[in-house]
Amino acid sequence: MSDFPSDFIWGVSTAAYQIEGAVDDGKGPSIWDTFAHEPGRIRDGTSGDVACDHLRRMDEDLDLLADLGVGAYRFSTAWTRLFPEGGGRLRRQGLDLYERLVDGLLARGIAPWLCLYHWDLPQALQDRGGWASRDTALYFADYAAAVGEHLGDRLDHVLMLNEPNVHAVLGHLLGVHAPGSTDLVTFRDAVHHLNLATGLGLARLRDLGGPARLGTVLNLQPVVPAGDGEDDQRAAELLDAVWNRWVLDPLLRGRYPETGEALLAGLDVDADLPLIHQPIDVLGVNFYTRAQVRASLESPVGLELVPPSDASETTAMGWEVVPEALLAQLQELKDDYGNPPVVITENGSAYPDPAPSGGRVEDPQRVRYLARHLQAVGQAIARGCDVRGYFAWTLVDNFEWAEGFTRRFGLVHLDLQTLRRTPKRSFDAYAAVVRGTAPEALLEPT
Ligand code: GCO
Repeated sequence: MSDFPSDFIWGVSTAAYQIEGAVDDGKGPSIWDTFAHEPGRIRDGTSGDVACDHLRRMDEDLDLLADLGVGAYRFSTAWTRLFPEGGGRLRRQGLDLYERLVDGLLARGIAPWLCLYHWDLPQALQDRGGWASRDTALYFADYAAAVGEHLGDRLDHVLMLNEPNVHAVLGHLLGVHAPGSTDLVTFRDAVHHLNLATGLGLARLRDLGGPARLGTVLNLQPVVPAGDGEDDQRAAELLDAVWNRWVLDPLLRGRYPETGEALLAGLDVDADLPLIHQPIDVLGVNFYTRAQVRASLESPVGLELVPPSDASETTAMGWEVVPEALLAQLQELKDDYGNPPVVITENGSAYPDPAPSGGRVEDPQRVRYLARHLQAVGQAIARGCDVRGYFAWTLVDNFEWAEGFTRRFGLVHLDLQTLRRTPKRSFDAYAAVVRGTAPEALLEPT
């Protein structure tokens, strides 16, 4: 891919609860341990109890990363392995696990990008209010500082939270993710306290000093009205505000957007905004698709998502394949937010893969999705967007939250019975891109 600078960062991303397995007898329960064991919550009745058994197969998975040739690996730490109850004394056995992971990466010449929080809040903190409580942001800052003190000297980047907006909406408003809340005030407070946690964590790590660069990870997507009417336009502006700007604007602009202000009424945010508005070295952007929305009198928030049309190309998640929306999103960050240093910290696709054959899995749709989105990133760079890296989601098929193992995003296939890993053709395609040997024809949209 000729559009990328020679120092462009190529990586892969994963998340603790989705891959690790619950080994390590001293790990405290997280809200995902609780949620996944509640009947009916997960499509196939699975959980993260085994997942990819990554902690016991760590060397094998690190070797897969080395085979890919990536220069960086974004993983998350499970808060409850270090602090089973969320705070108190740091648990040495948990720290040892992540030291082994970090040292294994460094031994393979792969830069560790550590994400402190990927949705697995300690259940003990949830029992005390979770993200609806301001105290959780303070506990997060202490957790962040502890990780920085013990691992910071070996980390390339530390990212605060993964997708606070998605976590707030799916887990605290729609209730389809942990902790399963469906309350508008809980959702609003959770968004704000997740923003506060982001700022407090950044400040604590900045104060600690150390070599690691700091940032956080947002899921950003353009929101378009389904119809031409004013009501749909207003619905799109509201969802755009709540999904994108409620996390983007406090961090980058130090204020909440005007749209949606009524929902924030009653929450005293002014004193917190300077705490949230912290400098970052990188903005992680997770991109998958765009949202289409229309006004709805039936919906408690006055809007509803509109599924892609039958003519649209979609992935197994039902998400429209729109690489042009990624280009538009990156262009907006350049034009409207001062062109911050951006890394695509997640981009990938789920498709119903065939069984492995001859040591590989044929996944042409995922190769095409990858190619089209890398083309969009290349176009954004050519337009002057400050995009410095791309992390594929994800290494191995893993626990896809409420979808369980029914949706496969991996560059590597996971046999759910044997846990055998089998690279897919998209693994080979990405490895070729990373090495700069990808024939244009391979990655040209067919
Ligand atoms: C997210 C999460 C990942 C998902 C991936 C596919 O963006 O939702 O960061 O944990 O597994 O995005 O949905």
